[in-house]
Amino acid sequence: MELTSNQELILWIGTAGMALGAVAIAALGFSLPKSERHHVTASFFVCAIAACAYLAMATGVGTVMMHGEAVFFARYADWVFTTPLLLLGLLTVGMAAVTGGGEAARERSGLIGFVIGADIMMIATGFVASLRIGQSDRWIWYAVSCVFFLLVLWAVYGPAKQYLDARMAPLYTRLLGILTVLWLIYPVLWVLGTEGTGTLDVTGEILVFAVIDVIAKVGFGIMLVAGVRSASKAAA
Ligand code: RET
Repeated sequence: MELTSNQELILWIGTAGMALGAVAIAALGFSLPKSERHHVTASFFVCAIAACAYLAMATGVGTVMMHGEAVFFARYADWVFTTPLLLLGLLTVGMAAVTGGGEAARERSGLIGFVIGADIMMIATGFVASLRIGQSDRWIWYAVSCVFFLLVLWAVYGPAKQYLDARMAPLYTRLLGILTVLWLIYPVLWVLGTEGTGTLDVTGEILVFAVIDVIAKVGFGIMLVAGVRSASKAAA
């Protein structure tokens, strides 16, 4: 698909925003005590991956034509890696250190596997929905994706809470609230965009996704790292 110059500009700004976000998160990470720096890894790669996805879209290799319409597959390639990393970042911030030996660690891995598994299914089935652009069965795929989204929310609001560290629980709850509000915008935007009802035109869709993406990745990552920093200062 040929991008208009406005669409290209938005995608280049998205690329720069994500790349700067990755640098800012890494820099902020160095202000953390060494023992807490591992919290930065997931947030850094979320922004680095998104910077590459935006670069792919800006340089015109991020779309495929389906049923005569352009689908931004790079978005889904980005989300399938970044959303599990965002959830992993959230869970590792909130969960207490494992003290119960092997079985406790396996239990946690099971929960993390559930959250990430459901999340990958959410993005994969959402991707199939978008490949069915213009076909009525896309709504079946959309509904399947929403079911997996609900499973993710159920796990992070339910079973995950029993593993929380008392010191980090307020940060987990705050980040989870922000994540929920931001993530709920995606399925709504999908319905309004070209893959759904076409209420928003392609440029509007690219713009709104770019803004939400930068907040959900860079904004969320900075809040996470800053939150870890204040929690570790308070504990010192
Ligand atoms: C789709 C459409 C199908 C139904 C649902 C969706 C949810 C997508 C979500 C994406 C989150 C992306 C993030 C990106 C990072 O910046 C695939 C749009 C439920 C929740 C957080």
